[in-house]
Amino acid sequence: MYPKVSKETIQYGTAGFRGKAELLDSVMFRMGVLATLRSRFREGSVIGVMITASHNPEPDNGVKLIDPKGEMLESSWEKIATDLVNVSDQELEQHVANIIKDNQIDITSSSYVYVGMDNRYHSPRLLKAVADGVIALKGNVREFGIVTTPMMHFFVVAANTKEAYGKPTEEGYYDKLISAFEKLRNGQLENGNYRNRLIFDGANGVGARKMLQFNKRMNKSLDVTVINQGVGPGKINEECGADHVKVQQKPPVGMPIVEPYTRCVSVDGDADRVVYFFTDETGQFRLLDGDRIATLVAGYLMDLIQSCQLDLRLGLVQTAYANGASTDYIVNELKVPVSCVPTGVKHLHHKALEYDIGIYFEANGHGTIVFSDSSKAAISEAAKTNPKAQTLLLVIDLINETVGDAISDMLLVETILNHKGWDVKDWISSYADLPNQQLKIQVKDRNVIQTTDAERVCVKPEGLQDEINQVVANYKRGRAFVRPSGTEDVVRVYAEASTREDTLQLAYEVGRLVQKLAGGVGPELVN
Ligand code: G16
Repeated sequence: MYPKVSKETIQYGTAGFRGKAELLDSVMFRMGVLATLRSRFREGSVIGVMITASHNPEPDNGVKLIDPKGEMLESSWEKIATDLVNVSDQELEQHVANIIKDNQIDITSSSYVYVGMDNRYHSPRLLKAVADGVIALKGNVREFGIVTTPMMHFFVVAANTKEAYGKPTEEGYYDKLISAFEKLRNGQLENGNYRNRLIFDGANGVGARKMLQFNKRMNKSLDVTVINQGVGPGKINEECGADHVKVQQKPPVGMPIVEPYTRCVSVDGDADRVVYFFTDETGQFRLLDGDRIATLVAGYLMDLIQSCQLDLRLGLVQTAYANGASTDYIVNELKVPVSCVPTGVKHLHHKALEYDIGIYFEANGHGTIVFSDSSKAAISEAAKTNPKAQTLLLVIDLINETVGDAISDMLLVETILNHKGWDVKDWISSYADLPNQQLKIQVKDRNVIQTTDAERVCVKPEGLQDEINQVVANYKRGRAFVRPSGTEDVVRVYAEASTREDTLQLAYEVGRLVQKLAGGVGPELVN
């Protein structure tokens, strides 16, 4: 029913398989098969499948696989998944039999797969392919329709914890988050410089729809105007959404005229990333990205832990994209240990689990906070007598610990700003970002670029890193790296330096080096 239409090798990327939607039907069918096998392998735990291409343009689609505890698919199964999508149609049946044998999977045991999708026009077709894959192996499939990626992670964990984490339904998700948010608000809608008004850019994606559902249920405890709702001609992520706002460093289309310093939020196509922005009185655009959210949250949680006199190890996880100024602030001001891992939630999430309280955020706004079981037990014990510990318990309920969740993260930021009596001016003044710039460079084969040291050093093609080092040395506070994207067919360039002008020049020079030494295609980069 789902023949393979392309002979090109399909790679497992940063967050699963992603590409042009018309090439993905067979991939989806096979991922339905894989999720069923994985559920049986994990003794009947629910496995999640989310159909989305997240921040990519509308013609793309993709699939994210969710393991029983809400993590992304275990890395050892990424290879199984890759081999499965790449075998020919003729080999498929035998290949599936081999997976069953190699992993000693009992094919008579039960299996449960949850499937959801974003609002791309091709998602329903691809969802059917996943469901057919599950049914082909006699698994049980439950379809959730149009939901955000973090909602799917929530449903999977809720089901696998026998509802200890929440009810695995859309209402269960809203109830848990809104109830915690409104208790934390405690009727105080404004405080100090904090105002209750917010503009929400939904990127014409599923996040917009779900934010409207939150609005209906929230009794104005937060006054949110949703723009780029996905009705009318606007395309998903086009000139809007978290990736556009972060990378282009400008507001989305469709912005109403607002007072300077009005808080604005952008989420991406499947609402697992969030960034804040505003314009000041001179009309200058200012960004508060994932690094800012991480530092805000870390400072707030540190204060709560200290006032509860709890001895808990808090740590922060970033990637090479983290602004150098944010890392300095975390280490020198907050005095929180910080680690750097390769791009991809799977890497950040695992590192964060090493702490009692692990905060992880990518600069692009993707992140959450995870609390160990023992830290939760200590906080619960303290909450018997200490109101600050009770606040901490509500904060844990507000956070979607299963994965980065744009709406949950936004509600957390709103809670912290409200408690501190801060507006965006207070928030942004905690430290000054280094100017930074990202470029996408098209090359013949992005796999010629190989990196090490959490993607900060390029080891192939030979000589490229030496040349980058020479260029970077000419810039005060200069830093730059290159890496192949795992979601788009491009090489990404990141640069930062002490001035905007230097940063643009540094990014340009490094981009040119990539074009020259890594097989650039397309027009020459212009300065
Ligand atoms: C996915 C991953 C993120 C990653 C982003 C970009 O985000 O979940 O961890 O930062 O891709 O990855 P790359 O630079 O490799 O293309 P999303 O929101 O697109 O699913």
